[in-house]
Amino acid sequence: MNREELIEATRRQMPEKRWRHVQGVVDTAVELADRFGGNRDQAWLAALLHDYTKAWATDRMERILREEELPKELLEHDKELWHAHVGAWVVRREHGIDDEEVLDAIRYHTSGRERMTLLDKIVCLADYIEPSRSFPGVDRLRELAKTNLDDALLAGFDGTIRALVEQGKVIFPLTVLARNDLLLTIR
Ligand code: DGI
Ligand code: FE
Ligand code: FE
Ligand code: FE
Repeated sequence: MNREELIEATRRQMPEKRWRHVQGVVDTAVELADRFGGNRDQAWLAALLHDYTKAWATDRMERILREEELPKELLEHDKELWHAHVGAWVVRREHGIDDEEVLDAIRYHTSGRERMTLLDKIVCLADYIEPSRSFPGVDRLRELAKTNLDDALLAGFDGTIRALVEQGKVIFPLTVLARNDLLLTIR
C-alpha cells in the first residue's frame, strides 16, 4: 500500500473534522521532528495513523480490546483511552504496519508512558498543539514547543491532569508516570 492509499484509508475512518485534526497533527509532527532531530518519516506515519479508530463505535473497540492481546485494564478506564491501543492493533492488522516505534507512538499518544521515546513525544505533543486545537493554555504549549519538547509536553500533561481532576475523573496511571518521569528527567 502506498502513501496515497494509506491516507485515503485513514480518511475513510473518520468524519471531516477529525480528518482535519489528523492533517494538523501530521504537519505539526513533521515540523517537530525537523526541529528536534526526530525521524520525519516515522513522525509522518505515526501522526497519520494516531487516531485511526478514534471515531469507531465504542463496542467495536471494546470487542477488539476483549478478544485480542491488549491491556485489559483499559476496559476499566475512560473509553477515550481505548483508541490509542486499539488503533495500533488495527493498523498492524489492516495495513501491515510493523515499525514497533511507530506502533508505540500510536499506542501511547493519549496516555504517555515512562521513558517516552523522541517519536512518542513528537506525536503526543503534535496532538496537543496542532493548529485546529483550542483549549485554555494551548498557546503557551505552542510557545514552549518552539524551543523545548520536554517542557512543552510536561505542560501538556499537567494541563490534562488538572482538567481530569477538575472534572472529578480517574487519572490513568501511565499519565501520572509520564508526567513524573518528564519532571525528573528535565535538566
Ligand atoms: O484523540 P484526541 O482527541 O486527538 O486526543 P487524545 O488521544 O490525547 O485523547 C485525549 C482525551 O483523553 C482527553 O479528552 C482526555 C481523555 N483522557 C481521559 N483519561 C485520561 C485522558 N487523557 C490522559 N492523558 N490520561 C487520562 O488518564
Ligand atoms: Fe487520540
Ligand atoms: Fe493527546
Ligand atoms: Fe489526536
